[in-house]
Amino acid sequence: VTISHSNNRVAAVLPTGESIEVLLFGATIVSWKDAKGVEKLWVSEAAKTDGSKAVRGGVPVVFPVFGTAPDHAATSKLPQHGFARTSRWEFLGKSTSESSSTSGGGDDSVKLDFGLSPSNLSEESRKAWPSEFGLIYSVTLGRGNLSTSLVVRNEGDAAWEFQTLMHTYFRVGDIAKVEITGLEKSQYLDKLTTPIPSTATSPSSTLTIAKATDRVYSPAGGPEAPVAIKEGGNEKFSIVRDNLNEVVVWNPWEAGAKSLADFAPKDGYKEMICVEAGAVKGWVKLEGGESWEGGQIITAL
Ligand code: TA6
Repeated sequence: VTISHSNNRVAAVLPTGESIEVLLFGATIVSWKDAKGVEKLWVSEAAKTDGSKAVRGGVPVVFPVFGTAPDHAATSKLPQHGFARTSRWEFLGKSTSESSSTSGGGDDSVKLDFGLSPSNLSEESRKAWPSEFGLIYSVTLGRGNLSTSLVVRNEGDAAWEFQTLMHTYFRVGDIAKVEITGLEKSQYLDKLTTPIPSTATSPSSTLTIAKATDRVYSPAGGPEAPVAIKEGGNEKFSIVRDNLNEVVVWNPWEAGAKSLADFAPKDGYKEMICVEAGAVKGWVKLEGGESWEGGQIITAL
């Protein structure tokens, strides 16, 4: 494994050619390439990577609130999706592993750890959410897979609660050929119907995307049931979750893409789909000193 660490990003390449790049800003994965150098994530050509706003693409980390929560006092002053994706994380180091099966071909996975604590936050974020916390975000690149997991720790005495989500922008060839499977029996909230219904709807078939889509699914099969992104009938990605009970599916479509200044090219909505693993329904409560972990394993097929 080769690791390079500038003061803004960490990159890792496996001996077999797979690679990732992670910005310290937001600990945002901005590139994941397979052994042939094919990019798996979508990043807008107008994405800001200078820290001026959350990266439009890759895998932004949403914490401690998903969306905005005006009626949740403790997080009501936070910006949309919280402060994790717009804070500067620390690179804590890397570890590699070589499974016994490799014929001495060198490392077949590398884990990069990133940390965030109150000392990394802007004054504004601290004021908006003064809780004592610690985050360790691990990004593991394997042969044909990428996993991300977050440890959340309450470093204070008082209990507090949070939501978290990994806002993954998957790259696809043509959204018209995409189906998402594994959600057929799942209830979902459609965030585009106003008012957002309190009751959820149960879809009957695999999900295809032909218009603006913004849905919060609670997959019936539980976190271990894989959600897959197919294109032209072939599985491109499979996502398995750990302790993240919801899956958000989002595509801004044409008007949405036009309305987002940092979304480029404007027809880029045809080449991306967000399938986001998260704990976003209700709140995870941590007593003082308690920790929580959740994550996702994405297999690129
Ligand atoms: O992906 C779900 C979602 O909450 C959508 O409602 C949309 O707002 C998207 O996140 C992007 O949010 P952002 O703050 O990154 O523009």
